[in-house]
Amino acid sequence: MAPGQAGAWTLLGPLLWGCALALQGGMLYPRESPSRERKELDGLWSFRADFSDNRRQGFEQQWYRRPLRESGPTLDMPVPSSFNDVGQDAQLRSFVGWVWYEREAALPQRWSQDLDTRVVLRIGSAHYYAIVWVNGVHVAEHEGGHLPFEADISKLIQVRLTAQTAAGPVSDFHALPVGIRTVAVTESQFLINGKPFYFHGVNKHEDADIRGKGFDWSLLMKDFNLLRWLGANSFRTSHYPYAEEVMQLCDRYGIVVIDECPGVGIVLPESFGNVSLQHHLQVMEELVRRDKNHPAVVMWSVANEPASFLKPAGYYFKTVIAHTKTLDPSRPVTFVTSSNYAADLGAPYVDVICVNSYYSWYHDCGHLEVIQLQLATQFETWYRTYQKPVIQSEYGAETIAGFHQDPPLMFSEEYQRSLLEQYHSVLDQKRKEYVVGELIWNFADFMTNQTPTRALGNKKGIFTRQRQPKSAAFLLRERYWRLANETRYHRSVVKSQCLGNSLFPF
Ligand code: GCB
Repeated sequence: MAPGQAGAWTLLGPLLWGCALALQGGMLYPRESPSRERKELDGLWSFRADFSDNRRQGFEQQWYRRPLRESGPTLDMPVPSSFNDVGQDAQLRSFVGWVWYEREAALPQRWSQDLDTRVVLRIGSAHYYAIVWVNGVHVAEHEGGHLPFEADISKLIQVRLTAQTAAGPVSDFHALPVGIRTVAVTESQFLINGKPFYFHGVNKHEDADIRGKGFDWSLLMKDFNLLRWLGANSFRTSHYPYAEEVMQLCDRYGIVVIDECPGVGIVLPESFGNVSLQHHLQVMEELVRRDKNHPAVVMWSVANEPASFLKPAGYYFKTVIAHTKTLDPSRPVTFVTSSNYAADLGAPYVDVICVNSYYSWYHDCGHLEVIQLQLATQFETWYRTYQKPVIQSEYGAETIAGFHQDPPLMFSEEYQRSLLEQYHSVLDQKRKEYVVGELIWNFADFMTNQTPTRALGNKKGIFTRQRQPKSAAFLLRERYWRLANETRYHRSVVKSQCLGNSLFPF
C-alpha cells in the first residue's frame, strides 16, 4: 500500500467467495443509500492453494501476516468464481483443502478519517470454511458456504490511517503500470527491443455462451490459462477493441497484441466517403488515447478485410494510417487484407503486410493438396511486391467438435488438423525469410448471424465455445511450445515485456 493511501489487505482461506464493503452492517444485503456507500472487491485476487502434505503450511508459516506474494508464488484468481474451473491445472481442478485469497483495497479516505463511520467487511459467500484477516488481524471466521457473514473493521481501518496521514495532506493519485520497450520493423523482421519477434498466436472474439460479449472475469482467466496452455505469445483483437481489463492482463502476462479498431465492413464505395473517413480518424484517436500506455500493444490495425482494391481505398488508407502514425509515432500500423496483392491500393501505406487466406476452405473445397503451392505463392508475391514483413493474420477451417472422418472431410476434426499442417509446412519455410507471424482463426467457436456456411455460429475455433479443445488445439500446442523454445529471443522479449506473471515460465 502506498504511503498516505487509505486501505487494507484482506486474506482468507475459503473456496469460492465474493464480498463487499458497506458502511453499515446488519446482515441484510447492503444496498447503497444516501447514508451507505459500497465498495465492491470483485475482480482479480492473489491466490494460492496449500498443496503441502498436511495442507496446513499456510497456518504454520502464518501467511496471513504479510502480503501473500512474500511467502511464495501466487496465481491471479477471479472473485467471484470457482478456482477449480478457471484453470488448466489438473491438480487444482480436483483440489480440496485450504486455499488463500488476498487482495489490497484502497478505501475512500473519509471512511478512515471520519470516526463516526462504520466500515463493515461483508463476505457474500465463501465455501466452505472461511477465516478472514485484515491487515494481518483476524476479523472473522465462518462455517458453511452460500450465506453471508460480516466483520466490523472500522477500528482497524481508522487507526491505521490516522497513523499514515499524520505526515500531511494526502494528494489524489493513482498508479499506472507501465512497461518500457521498443518496437520496430525492418524489410523482413518485426523487432521488439531490437530482437526479432515471431507472432505465434490467435485471433479472438469477446464471446461465450449466455454471456455473449459481456465481460466476465472467470471467462477471461480461463482464456488466459488456455493461451498459456497453448504456448501462444500474441493475439489480434479482431475486429474491435477489447475490454480494458483484457489489455491490462496482456501487459501483466507478456501477451503481445495487435490492437484493431472496429473498421470491419468497409466494402462499399460509399464506405470510403468523407463522412466515414472522418469517423474512422476519430475512432483511431479514441483507440490510441485509450490503449497507448499498454506495452502489450505493438501494432495498430485500422481495419479488417476492407475492399482495398476499390479506387478510393488508396487515399482512404493513406489518410487513416498517416493520422494514426501522427497520434502514435512509436508503433507500426497496418490493416488486415484479403485482397489480391496486385490490386490492393492500401498496402503501400502499411508497415507490415497482414494477409488472411482460407485455402482449401472457401476455395478448392476439400483439396488440401493445393494449400502449399497457393500459400507459398501468396507469400512470395506479397513480399516481392512490397519487401515488408508478412503475417498470416487468419487461416482455418470450420470444425464441428466430435465430427471425425479419415481420410479427412470438411467439418471434421481431422480436416482442420490436416489443413493446419499444410499451412505450417509453408510457414516453417517462410518464417526463415520474412514471415513474422501466424494467427489462427479462431481461438474459440463463436456466435454469428445465420447463413448457410455457419452451423450454430462460426466453428473455426480450436476450442469450442465452451473452451474445450478440438484435436487441432493439441497440434497447435505442440507447435507453439516448440516455436517458443526454438526462438530463444522470445524469452527475453516476454520477460521484458511482462510486468507481472509471464505466461512463459523461463
Ligand atoms: C474472415 C473474417 C472473419 C470471419 C472469417 C470466417 O476473413 O475476417 O471475421 O469470421 O473470415 O470464418 O469466415
